[in-house]
Amino acid sequence: FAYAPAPESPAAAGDIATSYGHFIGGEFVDSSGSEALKTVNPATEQVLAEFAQGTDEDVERAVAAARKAFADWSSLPGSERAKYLFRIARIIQERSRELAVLESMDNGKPIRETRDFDIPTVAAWFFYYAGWADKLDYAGFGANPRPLGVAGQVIPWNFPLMMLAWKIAPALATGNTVVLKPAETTPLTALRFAEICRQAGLPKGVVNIVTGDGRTGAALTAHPDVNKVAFTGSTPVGRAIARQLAGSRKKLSLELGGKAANIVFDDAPIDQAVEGIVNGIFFNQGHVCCAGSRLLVQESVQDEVLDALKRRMATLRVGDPLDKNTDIGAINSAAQLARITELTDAGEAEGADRWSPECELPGTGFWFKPTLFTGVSQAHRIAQEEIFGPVLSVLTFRTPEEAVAKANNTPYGLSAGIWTEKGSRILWMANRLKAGVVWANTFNKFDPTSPFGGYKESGYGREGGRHGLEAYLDV
Ligand code: TXE
Repeated sequence: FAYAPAPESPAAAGDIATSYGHFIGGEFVDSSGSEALKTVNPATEQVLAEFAQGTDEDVERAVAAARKAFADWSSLPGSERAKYLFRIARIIQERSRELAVLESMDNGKPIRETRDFDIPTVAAWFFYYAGWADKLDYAGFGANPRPLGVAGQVIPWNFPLMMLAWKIAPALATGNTVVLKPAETTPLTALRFAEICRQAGLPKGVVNIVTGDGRTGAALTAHPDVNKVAFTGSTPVGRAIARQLAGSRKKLSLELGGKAANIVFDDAPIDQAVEGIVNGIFFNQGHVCCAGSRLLVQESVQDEVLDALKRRMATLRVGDPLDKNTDIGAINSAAQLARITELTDAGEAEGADRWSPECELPGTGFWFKPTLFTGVSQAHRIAQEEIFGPVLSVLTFRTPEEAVAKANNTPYGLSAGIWTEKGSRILWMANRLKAGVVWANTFNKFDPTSPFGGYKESGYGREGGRHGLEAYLDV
């Protein structure tokens, strides 16, 4: 019989306040302004909470708190900083169910993913960088590499707590202090993380959270007393930040969009490749910068792969993110749904063939059916632009050379996937793909020991691994 576990209870998310201020200098404080934003559950369109639109003055206070904390924090022995990071990691593990439910409610992603991927990855990042805190002399950057100072960090909504961990863990391990601005549609887990910092006894001001939209983000990245800017988000905003910082002495790392090719050769085990294609584009509703959003399939197996893929897509369950059976949750916002709709309409208008399995979508909330486009040409917008939704564009190739040329033919270069039995071909391809990450016979694998980041318009700098330390050190 089918095992159908009950949906996760929203009550498991813990107490959600009706309104939130910022977290500055170790305290939850009101904004200096009166403007408030709302965060909604994208699966129900219900307002979860109001939160402050951070003002220039709020940013000023947060940066001042981080500056004040910097002297003591940066002069602590690494082994002492490590203790705090280990403590944070363990609290995240202890509170993982609460964080998973809260993240699914604020973001719309399936509980299976927040429970099995997001939150464990968050803990893993803190454990990993805790381990580096007392070993920086051995990181290969020379003896006694120094922290930069105050890091201003701006993150997106697709992996809210995970992006926070990718930014905060290496910054603290290396002795920097932080002001972080979460995305305006997903502030709740960052504010809950502030509670965890208090629970861990983290010294006041080492981590500060200021909420708000892009105006708050711009005030933070422009602040003269910020020494390091780390941004993950869209390429246009990344470009604007790079322009804003030109001529300043701030160190900048950018993790921007992608249009990854998932390349399937005729010798690949088809069932396994189909699982990889599905994971590549439907994981997290396709709200993934490294999503395998272009399938490049070798012509000789095109029919076989597409038939198997359609059969598999027909089994995907779209719906309640808190239902443990759900494969595809809600689109994060009405604005993102509109963006996906605009690009898929363009795909049809430009002549590509659109297909989706039969599937019923809930009446309220933001949803998009898993969608496949065939007959796609390289010049089509759906082959060039990041859709950031559950939409796959299919192209074909005959030779490995053609696969490389097509895979590299976008402005982006974040990731790629290869499916083949031939090890020599994996290496040959990997050396020619312009992508920061190349997965072979798997996709969307993340590990704190591995550096992650882009080529070309996908940005620069690396997060994760030893390389991830460099972004926060004077080397
Ligand atoms: O991104 P923004 P949006 C892509 C994806 C998506 C598109 C738009 O294609 O459809 O971007 O998403 C803050 N100075 N990605 O509009 O605006 C903003 O408040 C400083 C890919 O959500 O880039 C939020 O915290 N900060 C991506 C963060 O930047 C500013 C993940 C990201 O928002 C700012 C997200 C400014 N001038 C979207 N303007 C990825 N690489 O994974 C906005 N922000």
